[in-house]
Amino acid sequence: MAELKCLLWDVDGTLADTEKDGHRVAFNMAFEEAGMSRRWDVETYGELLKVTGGKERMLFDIERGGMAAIAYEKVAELHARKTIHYQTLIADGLIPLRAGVLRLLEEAYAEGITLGVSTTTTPAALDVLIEHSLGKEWFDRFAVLAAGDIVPNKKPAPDIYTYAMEQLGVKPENTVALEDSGNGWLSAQAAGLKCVVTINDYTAAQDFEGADLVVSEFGEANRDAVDVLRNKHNLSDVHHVTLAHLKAIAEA
Ligand code: XBP
Ligand code: MG
Repeated sequence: MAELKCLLWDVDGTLADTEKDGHRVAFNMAFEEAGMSRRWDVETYGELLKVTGGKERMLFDIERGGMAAIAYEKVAELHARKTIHYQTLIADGLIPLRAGVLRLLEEAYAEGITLGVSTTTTPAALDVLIEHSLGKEWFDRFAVLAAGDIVPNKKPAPDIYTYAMEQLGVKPENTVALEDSGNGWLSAQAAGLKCVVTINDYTAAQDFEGADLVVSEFGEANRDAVDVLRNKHNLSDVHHVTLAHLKAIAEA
């Protein structure tokens, strides 16, 4: 039986639905600004999401012939501009936190559970979301912000979770990951973590075989009950996901 000591949070799709109306739009703004004809529509972006990391995603689109071939330096330049556009979109408050995120974070923080972020996104994109959607105090409340190119291999590789746990000095058995995607789940699983998945439109049909709990959202007491798609430990009363559920998952 292992005690819950740490929660590691994915960002895109988990804290907020940032992909469709945030990252995707920002990529298109960068393409347009650079005089490129490529646009990623909602469906195309869904296909491209199987590749994590914005630069990697562009390189994949180039490889498959979707985008005109350009040098890596140009890809990196486009990505830097994309990040600036993304920061503006988030700072404008266009993308709210998902239901239940702040509640769970606040409850866990109040109980002294170590909180960290393990994300594929660029640190500058993470920072703006923390500042504008969570609040500046969360820069200190997260004990580690593991993001982007800090590790050699992005999700589904375990590296970003392993890195965060090493920084925090916590063990996988005392840690639960919060994720939204198949790649995120695979990454958490490969790092030896239990995992709660909160799906969204882009990830609903992905494979979460073996995940501990899969829900439509974390939810809130005063909203409709969440849909429970997988409940490996037969947790009871999952109207919304509570800290007690996360503790029970760690202990299972
Ligand atoms: C998120 C990603 C990121 C974002 C874009 O995956 O794959 O690449 O889509 O961010 P996860 P950047 O939620 O699994 O971490 O352009 O900054 O890479
Ligand atoms: Mg995600």
